[in-house]
Amino acid sequence: MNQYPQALTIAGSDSDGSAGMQADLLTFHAFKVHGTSVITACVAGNSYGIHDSVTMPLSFINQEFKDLADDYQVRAAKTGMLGNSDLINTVVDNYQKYDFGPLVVDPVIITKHGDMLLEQDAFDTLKAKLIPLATLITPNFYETQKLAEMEINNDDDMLTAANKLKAMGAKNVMVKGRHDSDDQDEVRDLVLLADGEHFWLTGQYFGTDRKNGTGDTLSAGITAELAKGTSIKESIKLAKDYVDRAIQNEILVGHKYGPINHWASEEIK
Ligand code: PXL
Repeated sequence: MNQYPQALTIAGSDSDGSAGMQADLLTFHAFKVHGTSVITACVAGNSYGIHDSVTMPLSFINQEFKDLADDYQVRAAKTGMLGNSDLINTVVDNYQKYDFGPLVVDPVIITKHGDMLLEQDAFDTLKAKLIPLATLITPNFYETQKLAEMEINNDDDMLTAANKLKAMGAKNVMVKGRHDSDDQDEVRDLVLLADGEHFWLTGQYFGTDRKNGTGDTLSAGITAELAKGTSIKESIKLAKDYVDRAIQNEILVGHKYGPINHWASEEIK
């Protein structure tokens, strides 16, 4: 019983299926792990942007965690949109109460297109309570600048910022490089591991408007591999590779900023 790898996403629902929990579950499926979910919030939006959101009652979130813990054997989890301080505190309490394996924290703060997904006063809670629980934190370039409270202008700055996130308590750090300019031809992500080793992952820049859910998919892919027992380093590489393929094999749904292609997964075992 319960031998098949199981992963958990603690995240918000995105109505157009491009990001959030929907992207996470599609990724879990592609990586052949069973996906479970604790829904924290629901967002109404489409490829033009986000137009409304509501958060789930805290008692409901507690029940979701309990129901999973009572029956399933989750081997790795990730967080996505957590919305506000109360939600972060509830997730932290439940994560400490139950054993859901390593935790990947995708510090969802703001979408690529400028919609806020975390209330301003929740940063301190995120930093003080959630980041110290992270086996791996996967902020994008802008989230890194915000969390590390510094501007990043070059590789040395990126490494300094990654070390700051590590000093906040995240065991491993992956900082995603900028990928928002058609002038660039490559994207460089930085990985800083628990033992102090760091390395860069360089990928080709692919100019497209179909990039919604990229960060969610990356952290979900890593979580799925961790649930199978894969090392952090290998999990990061496999997930990054999947995201690159999902961006490069675009599908055309929605009129503006559409999703990446979660079918780009043939090689995953
Ligand atoms: O991609 C960030 C993200 C996370 N979670 C939810 C979202 C989005 C972006 O739209 O809607 C629920």
